[in-house]
Amino acid sequence: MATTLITGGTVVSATGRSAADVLIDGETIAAVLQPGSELLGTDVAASVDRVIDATGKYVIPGGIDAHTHMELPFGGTAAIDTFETGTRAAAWGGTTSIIDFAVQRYGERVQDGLAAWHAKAAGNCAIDYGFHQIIGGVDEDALAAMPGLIDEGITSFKLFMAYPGVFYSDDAQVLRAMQVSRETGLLTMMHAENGPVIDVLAAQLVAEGKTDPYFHGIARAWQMEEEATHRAIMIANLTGAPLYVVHVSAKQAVEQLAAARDKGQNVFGETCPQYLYLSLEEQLGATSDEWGRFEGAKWVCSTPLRSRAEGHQDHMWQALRTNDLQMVSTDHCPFCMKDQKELGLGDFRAIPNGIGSIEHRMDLMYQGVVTGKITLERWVELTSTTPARMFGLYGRKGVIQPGADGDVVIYDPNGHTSIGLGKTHHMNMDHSAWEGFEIDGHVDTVLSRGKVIVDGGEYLGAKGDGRFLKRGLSQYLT
Ligand code: DUC
Ligand code: ZN
Ligand code: ZN
Repeated sequence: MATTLITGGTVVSATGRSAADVLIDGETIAAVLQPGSELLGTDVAASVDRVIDATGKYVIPGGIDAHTHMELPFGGTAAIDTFETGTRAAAWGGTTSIIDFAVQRYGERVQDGLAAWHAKAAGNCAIDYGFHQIIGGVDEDALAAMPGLIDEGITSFKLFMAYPGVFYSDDAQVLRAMQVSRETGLLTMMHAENGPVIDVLAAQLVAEGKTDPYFHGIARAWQMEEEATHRAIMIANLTGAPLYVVHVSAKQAVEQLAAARDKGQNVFGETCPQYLYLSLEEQLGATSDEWGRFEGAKWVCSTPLRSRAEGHQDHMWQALRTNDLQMVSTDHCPFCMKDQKELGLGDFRAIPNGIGSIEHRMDLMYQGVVTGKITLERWVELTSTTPARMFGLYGRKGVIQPGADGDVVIYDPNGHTSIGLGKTHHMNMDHSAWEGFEIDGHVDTVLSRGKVIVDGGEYLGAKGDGRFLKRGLSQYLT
């Protein structure tokens, strides 16, 4: 297979940066070399098949988006990105691995849910992919099946304290599943919002005629995220299960996680770009000729956007810097306005929940470097290295070192990216939740296991390039 040398760049890891050349042999990183090194007495550049000049650019491990929902049936429709379109968009944005969520519901076998997700993804992905398992119906069969997931390379599962009647688990079910988590090393991922209370609040708002998308965020009050986060932490504490709380958006939920971590509990939190940049106030003000005040539906997701005046966004950035939060994923769950979001015209409860961001995560997080909120190294750590360590991929993914997969992004700090002005993105939606965002920085070249799949504005990959990732246990287990 071909050898590739990436020369002249600054290789950035979670722990530092240095001028270095990266030699990739076939699919694997063979060496990280002093610039201009010789191998066996010959100039490396003269003996490889391809040289990529990364002068003036950052050379980083490919992004890992550990929270995506391709083709998820949800809210009376299904997420509009297929594994093909969504992973291709990911590649454009410098993400070279995803971890999506296979789904099991009440009355369904866990094994069947997993097999269905394998069938959707196999042969279709542009980049490597793994799965977490949603356990949407915690019953005796599901509990018995969970330990077997580890042999399948599925080492984490998600529970929902929200969405009664859909994916919801009550506290007793959460307890039972966390006991399995403690016994097996499966990592418990939690959607922490008090669904039963939220559903009553939402019904009351609609009864008062408050039906606009903005009221989605009012119904999903931060108190009910804080409360559920605390409850999840306490049940995890009781059982000894490791806990990873997904899509944290309320500063009070972060405070719960930080307090538990300070006491030594093995809990972690992820946030998403939408909770760093977008706010309830903007959603309230959103209006367009086409959709009027329903325009705000493009930002309906759960957990919801939070009030900027209350300081949630600032607190998320701070928590990323101080490690009270450890990761940034997208919760990529895209729906078009036409035929999908518009299901909720006149009743925000019927708007399918989700935002599409998979293409923009690396860029949006790089803005945190530009504005001084996080360091370059922390950018790599939050978007690649910690996801690899958290979800059993480290060594293969999340780092540029000999033996790792040749998943490498060449990022130009002097480049520029205009997001979503017209159809400038590659996701399957008919709009962008990020319309108007201007990024100082640009994903120039993307390699997936040694193959150049994006280069200079051209897509060179193919459907089926991506392989299933059998994951090991989290490195963060105690
Ligand atoms: N939140 C979303 O916004 N979409 C999918 C599921 C979820 O929990
Ligand atoms: Zn969720
Ligand atoms: Zn999700």
